[in-house]
Amino acid sequence: CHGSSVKQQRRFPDDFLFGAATAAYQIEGGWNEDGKGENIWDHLVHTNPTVIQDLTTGDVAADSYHNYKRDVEMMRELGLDAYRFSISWARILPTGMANEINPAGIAYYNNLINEMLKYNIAPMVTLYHWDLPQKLQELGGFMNPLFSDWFEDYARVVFENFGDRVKMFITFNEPREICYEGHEDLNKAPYLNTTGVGVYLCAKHLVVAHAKAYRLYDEEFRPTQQGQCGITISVNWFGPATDSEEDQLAAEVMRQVQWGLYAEPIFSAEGGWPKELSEKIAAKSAAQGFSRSRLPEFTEEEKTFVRGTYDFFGVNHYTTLLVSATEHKQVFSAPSMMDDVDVGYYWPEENPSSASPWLKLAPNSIYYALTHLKEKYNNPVIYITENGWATLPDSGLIDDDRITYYRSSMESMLNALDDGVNLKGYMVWSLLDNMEWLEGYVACFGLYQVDYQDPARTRTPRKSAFVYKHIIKNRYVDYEYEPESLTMVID
Ligand code: PNW
Repeated sequence: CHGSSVKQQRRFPDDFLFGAATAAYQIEGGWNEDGKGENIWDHLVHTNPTVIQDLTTGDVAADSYHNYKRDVEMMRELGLDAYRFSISWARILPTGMANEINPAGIAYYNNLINEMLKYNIAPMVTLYHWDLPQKLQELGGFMNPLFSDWFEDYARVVFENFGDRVKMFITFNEPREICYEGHEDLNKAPYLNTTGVGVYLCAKHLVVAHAKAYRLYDEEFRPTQQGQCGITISVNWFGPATDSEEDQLAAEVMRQVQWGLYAEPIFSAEGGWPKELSEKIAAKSAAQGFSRSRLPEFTEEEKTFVRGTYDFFGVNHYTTLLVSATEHKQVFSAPSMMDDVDVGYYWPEENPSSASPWLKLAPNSIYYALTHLKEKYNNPVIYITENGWATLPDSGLIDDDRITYYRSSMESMLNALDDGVNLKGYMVWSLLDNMEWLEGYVACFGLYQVDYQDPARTRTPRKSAFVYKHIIKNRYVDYEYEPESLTMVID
């Protein structure tokens, strides 16, 4: 008899998928090897090098193009159930168009997938994690309505070549970051300042492209391949600064512009744009003398085509922000997306900060986001496809702040599971340190540290890797657990 001194542990289900995530441009390197074409990140870092904080590039990065076997070995050390990685579009289709396939690119992903499957690690494949072939950018990229056809053609090549072994596909990683940060905020490639217009063209063409790829999978590949297809959207929690009606409405509009713009057409019962937001943009556009809303309408046919195109909702979740109708407002030029929404926002002061200023530890943040999605979108299957913490490059292997963050995330997920959220898995960002976009190598997210001074790009586990391994193995969070040493073995 154990008696009451044994604490009841809340556990994760046995079939819950614990994994880790990466993205092609951030880890692969080999930027021009074996026939790979140029993409918008290659182009940005080579033509406009000072936009990267530490003047670096992803030309070599963690060199996973040559080190994929070591990456899979790390997955085995951790005991991962799944690994989420992205395919570099220009590595398999150098010009972006599907008329010319690069066999070396196909071979690279086949090797990676086959190596994972040897050890029962399930691949979760993102088709697009921000690295558009440069040739397609020169044709207008996401702002060209034909984008959705190019993406469908690319998706077909991916499903045809890898779908026999890959059972989880994600069309896009984070539409908001693609559209807003890439076409308005000068925070991502293609680094365009098409403020107040480009962001909305991108949003429409992106969700249609997603729907085309989903329907292609559903109709032509699912019958034989039997997999799942979804989309990953960054869903941070945006709560009202106070209980006032104005702040609650401001928070709702903020949620709509941050992720509802991309989620609503796909996941809502009615389809189409989020209501309050599209009304705001239409009113602002009219007041500014535009003859139509800068947010392009959907036809009824398009609405129906896009609605319901998901098997799961991929959520990238990092933090919580508070939203106010009156306080913390910044002045934005007009027309622009943030001028359209016209709200203030800030990070709660008491929340501890990581090495990246936008990323603070917010207790139960995941719970608020996921229970909200459950109510709003009829309890969809959810995977957390990213969640992670930034440390500084010289902070060493003892990353107790990252451990605190991960334990807090686990607690928050267990709360969500208790409330009936249909959460099926969790991928940490990231398996290893990588090229953090405009932040270069200044912010580290890896369970494994990468030595960039070393041409071999040696990977070394941080303390958090041992803690995550312990959680995966035992399916609960032991707050007392301390690794005996930082020597990693495969169990
Ligand atoms: C993700 N936010 O982006 C990306 O998918 C990764 O490629 C990236 O390396 C990782 O986060 C870490 O930055 C984010 O608004 C975009 O809080 C937006 C947010 C967080 C992460």
